[in-house]
Amino acid sequence: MNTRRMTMAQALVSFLKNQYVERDGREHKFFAGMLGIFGHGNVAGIGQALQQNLDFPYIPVRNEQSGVHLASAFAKASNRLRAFACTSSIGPGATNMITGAALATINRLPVLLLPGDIFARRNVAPVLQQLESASTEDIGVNDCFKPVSRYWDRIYRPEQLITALPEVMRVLTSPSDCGAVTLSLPQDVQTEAFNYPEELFEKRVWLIRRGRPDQVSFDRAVAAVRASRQPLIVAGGGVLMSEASHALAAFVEQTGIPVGESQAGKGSLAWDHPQSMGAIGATGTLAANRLAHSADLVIGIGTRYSDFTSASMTAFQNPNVRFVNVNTAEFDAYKTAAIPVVADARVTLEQLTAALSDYCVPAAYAAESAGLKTKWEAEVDRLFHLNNPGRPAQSEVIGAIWEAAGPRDVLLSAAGSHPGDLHKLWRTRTPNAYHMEYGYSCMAYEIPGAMGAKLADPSREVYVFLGDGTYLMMPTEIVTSIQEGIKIVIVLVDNHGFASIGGLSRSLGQGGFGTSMEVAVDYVANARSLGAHAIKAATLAELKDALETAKAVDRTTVIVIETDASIGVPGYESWWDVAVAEVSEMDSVRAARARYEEARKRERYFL
Ligand SMILES: Cc1ncc(C[n+]2csc(CCOP(=O)(O)OP(=O)(O)O)c2C)c(N)n1
Ligand SMILES: [Mg+2]
Repeated sequence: MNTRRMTMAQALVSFLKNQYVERDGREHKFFAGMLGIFGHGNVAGIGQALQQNLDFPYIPVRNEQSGVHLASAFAKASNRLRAFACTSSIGPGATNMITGAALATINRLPVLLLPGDIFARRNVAPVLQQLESASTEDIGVNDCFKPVSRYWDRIYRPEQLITALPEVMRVLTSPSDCGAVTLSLPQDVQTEAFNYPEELFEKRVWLIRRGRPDQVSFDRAVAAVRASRQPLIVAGGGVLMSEASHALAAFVEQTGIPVGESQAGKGSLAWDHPQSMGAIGATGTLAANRLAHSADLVIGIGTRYSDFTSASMTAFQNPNVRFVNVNTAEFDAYKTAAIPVVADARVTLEQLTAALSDYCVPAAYAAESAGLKTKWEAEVDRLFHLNNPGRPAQSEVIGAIWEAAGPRDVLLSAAGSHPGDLHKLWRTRTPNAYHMEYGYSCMAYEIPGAMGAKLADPSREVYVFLGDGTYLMMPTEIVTSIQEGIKIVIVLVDNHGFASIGGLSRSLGQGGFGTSMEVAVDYVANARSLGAHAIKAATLAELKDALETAKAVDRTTVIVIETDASIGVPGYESWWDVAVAEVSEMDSVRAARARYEEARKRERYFL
């Protein structure tokens, strides 16, 4: 056997460089490089290995958490066909990545995490940043990655890489099981040498499977569609990950079935497709929510039915409603007592189109959905052009960005009042042009996430829509965007605090306690100090000018606009369960609790 003597870290980097994936006959280099921050727990191991592999790009970031967010967004925007690895030192550098790991795993995005770990040798313990335990030497802070990783291992001996790495790749390239994968790397072991087999470093291509449905389940799904008179599709993120938009459009054009979209599935159909009812659920449109209310069959495609999608299990009120769930993950396919079709979205949609060539929804139902769509689009036009006196409303800001953006440009957001408003209002024109992180809804995802989306497809302009609260949580990756020449356009909505949680607090009878911000922050000066081009827009007209300027500027641009927080986008016959205090000394809370108990009566079990 031919072998090469290398350190464990060198072997790891050499392996990563040679991994490829294949889907639909197209091959992609899987790893775009490594993100991270060096400390004593990785500089001599991974750091040294990266230095002697300059063809494997290394991007230093400002915070390990945002490195993982960048990696997640890159994977999402690449439909999981490409990924980044993330390196950190031991201790705080490692635990900074845990939030990112949870986000990746919840959103089923492949990210490889390589936290440094304490000495395997142990004779010098406790080392700097080590958490000691009196009951075992075999525990440390990196064990915290276990519940937020799809696969976790600690490499105590350099040869363990040889069996760990194929498992790492199996999970990262799995259409059903992917998420964060953590290899915990003790700092001494990273630098230890071993005679690795040459075969480990040969090019390897991992097939991303398009699983076909089991015949019996498929036949039952077809029969269920045939028997339905008011079917509705819930398109989830799986439609986009599977690149199934065309197949979905062909299926609904043939059958007349309308489509509602979850946050992750938004853009599965172009907004102006006649059967696109837009967002569904707690932040859904009137069109999708009305149809969901009385649907007799819900066909969930690539969705995990989060409470926002199911409106906390109140969206589907037809007493006879049944479900068909198409999902690569058995776990999701079985939800809501559905007929489970454990398979790839695109393949299944193509097969359903062929099997249902004689099926079409009743004309009255088609007319109802067409009418609802027309009404809904008029509502979006109204909200985009409110002509609000004084500061613009947030919906007008969204309208202005939409009018400035090109059809392939990406709108990215994650937390605050923005996801709800965008889910309803953004008119997605092409797949992946709407990038919402709403699995974890993690403040601080937005700026590094936008950089990940930009790296995945530099031909698209990426617009970040975020609030003052989120900006203050992690503006620092702007520095990385300048350093690496990754241009993004950030529209910062300044409403002096947490408008979303403030509104929620008021609806719970708590009057917005603890959600407003008293300090006036100069966001333009702040963004400039980090290297961005920064513009203050006082009016909608100035915002439109600033958006045009941002297109011409070749570096990250931050546009700051103050909005009228009192003008929100309404809800449309939907609800979200946030439990209200059962006892309180405040009348307002008691009244909210009474309303809450009434609303909860609509929550259903599907058994
Ligand atoms: C890391 C993290 N912490 C807390 C929250 C809870 N949270 C959701 S929205 C929000 C406020 C966001 O404020 P801002 O960005 O200004 O948006 P606005 O609500 O004003 O629209 C908070 C604190 C969260 N989603 N993520
Ligand atoms: Mg705010």
